[in-house]
Amino acid sequence: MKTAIFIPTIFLLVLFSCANKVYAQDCILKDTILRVDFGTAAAIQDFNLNRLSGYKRITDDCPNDGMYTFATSTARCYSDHWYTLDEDHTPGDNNGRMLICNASPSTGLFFYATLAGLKPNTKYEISMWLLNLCKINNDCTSTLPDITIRLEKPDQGLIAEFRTGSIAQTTVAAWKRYFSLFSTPPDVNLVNVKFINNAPGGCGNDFAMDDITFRQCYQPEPLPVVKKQPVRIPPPVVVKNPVKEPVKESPALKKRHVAVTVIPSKNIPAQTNQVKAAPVNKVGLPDPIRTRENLLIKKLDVAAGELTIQLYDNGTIDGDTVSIYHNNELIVSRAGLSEKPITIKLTVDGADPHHELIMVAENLGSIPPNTSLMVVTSKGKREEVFISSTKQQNAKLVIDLN
Ligand SMILES: [Ca+2]
Ligand SMILES: [Ca+2]
Repeated sequence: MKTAIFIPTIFLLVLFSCANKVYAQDCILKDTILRVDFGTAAAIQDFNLNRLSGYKRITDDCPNDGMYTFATSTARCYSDHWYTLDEDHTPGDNNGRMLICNASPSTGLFFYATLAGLKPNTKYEISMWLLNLCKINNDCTSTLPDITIRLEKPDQGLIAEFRTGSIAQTTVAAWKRYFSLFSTPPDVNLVNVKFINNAPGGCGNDFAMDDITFRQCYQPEPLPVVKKQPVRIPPPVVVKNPVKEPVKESPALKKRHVAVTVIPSKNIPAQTNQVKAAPVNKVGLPDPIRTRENLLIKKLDVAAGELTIQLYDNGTIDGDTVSIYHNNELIVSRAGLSEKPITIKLTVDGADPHHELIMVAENLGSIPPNTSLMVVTSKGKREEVFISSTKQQNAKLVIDLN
């Protein structure tokens, strides 16, 4: 694509990816404290971007270099060199908006917000969804967005800083989640969030951003300490006249209440071919899990360590798309299956011994059903699982620490 062709969108956010090993062990994420979703066509969630020197806000859906917009969709921008987005990322909204940014020729700040409501001395996760708008193989070599997120105190003192690294182009329009943990200092409840593009504009560096979310991190409950009781050996019993006891019926088994804590994915790397999130029932399980049968196709007991899970189309590449949930949280959304794998990494250990992956067929391709080959690799051991899913039935894989 030619330089003049691209319009960037600015979006921002926090990102971060898979390198955060500590994440899984000492953090249970719950309570969405803040969410920036940019509102809807009817009710925009606006931000004061007036002070940005390198950018101009427009209302068109196809911003040019150095411009951004809060759009509900894009259509064939720049001779169709951008992916067309029919909607934003936020699940379940009506005409939701997202940030569309075409980077300024000079690097620098493209999004700024002051957020209230975070508690001092508290650990949070910040996450966001980003999408590289530039199709591959256009008329020029696209510059890739590369974003730094700075969290600052009101006096501009640094709280935390993250960097996305280069946000790669994808073969289909694909949202990617970036996330990281940070802690607020003791004297702060206002946080300034700044998004800085480290790459210059021109050809490429055009992106969409949505759903910047802050969740609080809670320490897992410590495991109960069981005291060992000394073992007493009873004296031998001598029975002189055995008496026949009446046979007692076993008491009926009582149902036990089982508390289930849903632990959102933590150190799972975001996937490059994530697209639009499925609608989520906010009071319960995501709709695709709640409304379809979840057939257990495999249970693996593995040693502690990192697992790599790769999902390929099984056989003819016929356009199957899937979404993947990890412990009921969407981690891969509407990704196309092909001979190139969708790759997920999980850490299985004492802190996170139980993992459930549910594969949801988003379509059945041209040759139903939706079939795929899953390859699970851990410590050199390789396990192949063939998966078939339909619009009525999901495929569930359970992995436990042995
Ligand atoms: Ca949105
Ligand atoms: Ca551009």
